Amino acid sequence: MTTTKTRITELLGIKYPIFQGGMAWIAEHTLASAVSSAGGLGLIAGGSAPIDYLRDQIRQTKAAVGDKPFGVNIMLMSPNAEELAKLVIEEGVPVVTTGAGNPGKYMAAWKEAGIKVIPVVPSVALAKRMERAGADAVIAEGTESGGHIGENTTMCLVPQVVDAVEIPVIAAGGIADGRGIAASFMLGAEGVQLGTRFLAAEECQIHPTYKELVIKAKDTDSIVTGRYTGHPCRNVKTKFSKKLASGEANGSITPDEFEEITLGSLRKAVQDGNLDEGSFLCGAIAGMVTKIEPAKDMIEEMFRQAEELLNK
Ligand code: TUI
Repeated sequence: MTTTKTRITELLGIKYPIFQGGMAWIAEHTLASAVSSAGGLGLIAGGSAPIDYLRDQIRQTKAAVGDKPFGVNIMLMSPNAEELAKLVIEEGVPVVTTGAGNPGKYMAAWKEAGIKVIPVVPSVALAKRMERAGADAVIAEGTESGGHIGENTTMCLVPQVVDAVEIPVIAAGGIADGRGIAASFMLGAEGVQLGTRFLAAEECQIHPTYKELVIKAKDTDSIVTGRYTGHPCRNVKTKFSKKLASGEANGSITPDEFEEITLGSLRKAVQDGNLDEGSFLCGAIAGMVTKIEPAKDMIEEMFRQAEELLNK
């Protein structure tokens, strides 16, 4: 019997209980299709692009994956969240994950449309609220994650969320191999979400400079910037992110100036590989990501390792 058959694989009809993070500007149809085709759940990032572009991304993914499920991540701080919330219904998207806020006001419409709704939660309180609002599962995301983060760690957050809700919990933050998956299962998670490892997937179309930064990163090469703006973000340490961090620490950059300097910096990293003005988001596990390979190979190898450990 496989140890990685869980309520998540049952709920979504997927082979492996693994989600690819819906990374803003990064998670487009080629990556999402590769992950879903390999038996995981691929996600398209909805939060960075015009609605017509996202409609096209959804249609291309649908065409590529056939009857396999995929999802859209809705970044709730994004200005087009409202429009996107309607788009996923119109396009019959099977799964929606949300981040950076409380999706409560959209839940009833999504559930009525038969969408499986799986919010990212940084706390037990939001996990409970989401369960009451009808979420099918929650993603408990630790501060080890890349991008916009909460305060608690994966190791502390996941078991507390597992104890607090009845619905299945997916662990995220700091997971990049079979050991991380097995550990998440030991904490009570029934699935995992990985972002940073998938940055190194062959199908991930980020700028080669971005991929190289992730591949070369060591254990100490991620840094959190922007805590004082209320939107802390974990990135690769570069001259730009270190300049932001010191400006934040010594007061030479005000929070307003910080927001201005970083506006558009994700796009500059992902599309242009711009080391002077780009924010190269990555998780604290980047030091363990050392090889570019197809998403399918990553998934199969990680689950072989996880199952071996869990069966011991
Ligand atoms: O959303 C993410 N990660 C992201 S979004 C992003 S784009 C961005 N651009 C500019 C500034 C900031 C971000 C890059 N990375 N992860 C999911 C996540 N959600 N992490 C933390 C949360 C979260 C935080 C608070 C979820 C809910 C929440 O609720 C507060 C409330 O309303 O109760």
